[in-house]
Amino acid sequence: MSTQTEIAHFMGGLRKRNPHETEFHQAVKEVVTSVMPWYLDHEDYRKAQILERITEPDRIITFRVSWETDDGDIRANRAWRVQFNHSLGPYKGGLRFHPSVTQSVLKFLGFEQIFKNSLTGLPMGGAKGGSNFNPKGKSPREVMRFCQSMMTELHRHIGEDVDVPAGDIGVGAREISFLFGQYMRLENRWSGVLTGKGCSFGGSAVRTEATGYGCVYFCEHMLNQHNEQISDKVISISGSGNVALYAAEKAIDKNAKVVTLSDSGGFVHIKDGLTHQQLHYVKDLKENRRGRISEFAKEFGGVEYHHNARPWGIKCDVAMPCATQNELGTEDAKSLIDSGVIAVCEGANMPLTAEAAHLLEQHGVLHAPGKASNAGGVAVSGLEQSQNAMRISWTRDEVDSRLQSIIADIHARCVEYGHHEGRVNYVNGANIAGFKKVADAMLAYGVV
Ligand code: NDP
Ligand code: 2IT
Repeated sequence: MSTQTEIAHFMGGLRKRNPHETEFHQAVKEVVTSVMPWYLDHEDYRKAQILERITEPDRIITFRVSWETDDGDIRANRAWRVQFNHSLGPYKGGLRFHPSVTQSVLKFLGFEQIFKNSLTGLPMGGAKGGSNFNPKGKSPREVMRFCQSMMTELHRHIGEDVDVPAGDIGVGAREISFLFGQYMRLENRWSGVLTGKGCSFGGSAVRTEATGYGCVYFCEHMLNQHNEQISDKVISISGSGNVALYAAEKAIDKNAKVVTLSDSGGFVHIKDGLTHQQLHYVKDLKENRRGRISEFAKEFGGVEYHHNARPWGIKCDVAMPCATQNELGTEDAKSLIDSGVIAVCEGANMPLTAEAAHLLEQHGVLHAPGKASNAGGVAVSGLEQSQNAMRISWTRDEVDSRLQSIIADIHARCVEYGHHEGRVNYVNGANIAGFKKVADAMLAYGVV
């Protein structure tokens, strides 16, 4: 059978085993497409059914989370923890609170996390969890009650050597603190069971900034590799959450010009480029006041708000999608290509549709997949685990320099496995490098 036929055959079986899980199918297809030529050359991996086993989660825990609103009404949400693969270390991955969360979304995220964590070089397996709970419009007390109720079930499935959750969409420092407080109440012990904690109670310096900073560090390596510089590049960023805001901060530090930010309501076009003073305003708006990005445009001249639209129609050199999955489709990719984009560097997980990714590749646009370019967040989570285990805390400079060297390493691995005719296919490089390490471990463990 040809490679294409093998991929089609494998995907047919996967779709049958996991009906309707379209996000999961999409994530698996991307990885399988990259690794199949290598896999077909290695009889021992095929015999051990590594692909079939690696695409089946170790387990999925599903549970109800009941909680009470401030008015005394009772609510019930559904929550999951997908413990996908712990060949390389304890399960590790974020928790997402968003109404769009389904089992398929968490399976795609958990699957991606296996290879991302493998790329960091730290001992971490892949997992993801979350709930269809919508934190928007909820009072802090309601969020606290939800987190406490969620942890009342979750605590028995996690542990510093078992599974270590962290933040993701809708889960930031506030939620991690509520979850951690409840974990300690239930277990009567302090342990590094969650990452993203406050710096005064076991959190790591630079964890808040790590995903966004790491994304810009990766982008700089990718541009340098192709004889380009990051300074003076026009960068279009989507989102205005944790990843987007710290990507913007580091991009400004590197003298790039950030021309957009967004949220689910629309995007802002910052014609002269975002300043540190404006970023300070947006951080306060988003992190403390939980406001909308439209308010930013009202506050500053030269900032235009576009309701219900995505930023990809604005001319840029580099696009950094930092909001959510499938936020950049075919039409968006066409606009970017027409405007002369040279690189797309993913801050979010799987922000490009498969068709958009294909189009960019055909047009020679550099494309860093999230599992490589957003790995800085989980990497510093891994460093937080190490610091907790050693009962020490490193300085900002120490953590930032470790983050930079991990990202440099991931980039080097993408180049090693993805170089092709003078350029680098970062999607193939990241998938093959990440996959190989996990596959080797699974082979060594025998049939488990
Ligand atoms: P946040 O909750 O802090 O911010 C999410 C941002 O994306 C908000 O601006 C939000 O707008 C926007 N957004 C979310 N969903 C949608 C949607 N369906 N349509 C349009 N906009 C949307 O999350 P993070 O910044 O932490 O996460 C962003 C992405 O980065 C996710 O893909 C996440 O998986 C990924 N990631 C996060 C890491 C981390 O350390 N936090 C690490 C690696 C990857 P609004 O407020 O209006 O909903
Ligand atoms: O997608 C991700 O890598 C994260 N949300 C961070 C996971 C973590 O454990 O820090």
